[in-house]
Amino acid sequence: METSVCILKALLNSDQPLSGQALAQELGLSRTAVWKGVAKLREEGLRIEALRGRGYTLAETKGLLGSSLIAAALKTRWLGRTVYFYEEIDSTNRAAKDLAGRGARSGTLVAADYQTQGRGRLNRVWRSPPGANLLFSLILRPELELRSFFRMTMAAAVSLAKAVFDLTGLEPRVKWPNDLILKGLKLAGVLTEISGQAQVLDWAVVGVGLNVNASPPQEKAVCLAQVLGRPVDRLELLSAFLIHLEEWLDAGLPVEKIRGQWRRLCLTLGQSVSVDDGSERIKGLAVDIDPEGALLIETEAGLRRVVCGDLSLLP
Ligand code: BT5
Repeated sequence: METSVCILKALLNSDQPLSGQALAQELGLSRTAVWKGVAKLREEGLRIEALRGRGYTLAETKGLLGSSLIAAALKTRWLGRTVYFYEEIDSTNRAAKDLAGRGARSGTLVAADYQTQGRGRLNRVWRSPPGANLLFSLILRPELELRSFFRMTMAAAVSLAKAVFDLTGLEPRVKWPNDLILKGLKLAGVLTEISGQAQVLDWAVVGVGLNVNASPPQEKAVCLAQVLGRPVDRLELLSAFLIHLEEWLDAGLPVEKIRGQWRRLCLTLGQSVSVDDGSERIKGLAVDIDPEGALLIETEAGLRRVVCGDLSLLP
């Protein structure tokens, strides 16, 4: 663990000021290393005061995100253990794809407080006001065939729903292909982008936008704080999500288990739906998703397998 993260953890866990000497002793560091670590934390925007004769104190960090705060909060073994955090970036998916292309390791997390060009599928806009929500992308390199990539979107959606439930008791549902819905409105979206050769996945970037404490008024969107009437800690939510996803990844993304949980959370199955797949509108009864995540629709002309598209529920 980085020195600055060790110092941050010590300060977070102490209700009294900690002197440079005490920190150095507790963490087995030199005084210079402590001083440098504190300087790095301050650079990240954390307010650390040095009280003369008493030591360092950390001002309230609730509601803040940052790479050291994330590193100090995570309970995963490997997922999210390399963190890039930006106060503002064009898109965390774009940044993660660049890093993946340059060989970044599996589990690398790219998170931001604000995106100037946050994207959904087909280059649609993802809007999120600064400092309120979760906006992040994970670089993953599981052993998967390219055609199975959607399993990562499903695992992410199920993990997000579980994390929201763990922290708030709310039960978002999933809507094929990549939405989380709460109270009939969109709470979150997942955007998975992949690269590979000869049918084998090289890397995937799984991007998540989750409306935690604010939702854009332009969209049919909801945020957790709006439903609960209180703010929700983004760090705790991120940490819970990563624990759930790490479990799926460590288990080798077991398709039937993921599919089973996805089905239980799904709003779409058993409903009359209309799916626009870009070339036509397919109407019928959504009966299942197959192991690759394609939606199976019973239409007047027989069973159709729809790989992607925009779905609306029919009355
Ligand atoms: C998605 O696309 O739902 C995937 C969104 C993924 C966003 C994350 S944020 C971190 C990472 N970096 C990125 O650049 N992207 C990922 P799609 O199913 O195509 O839905 C997009 C549509 O959702 C838009 O056309 C809007 O109508 C709507 N929308 C935009 N912002 C929203 C928000 N905050 N909440 C709910 N709906 C929103």
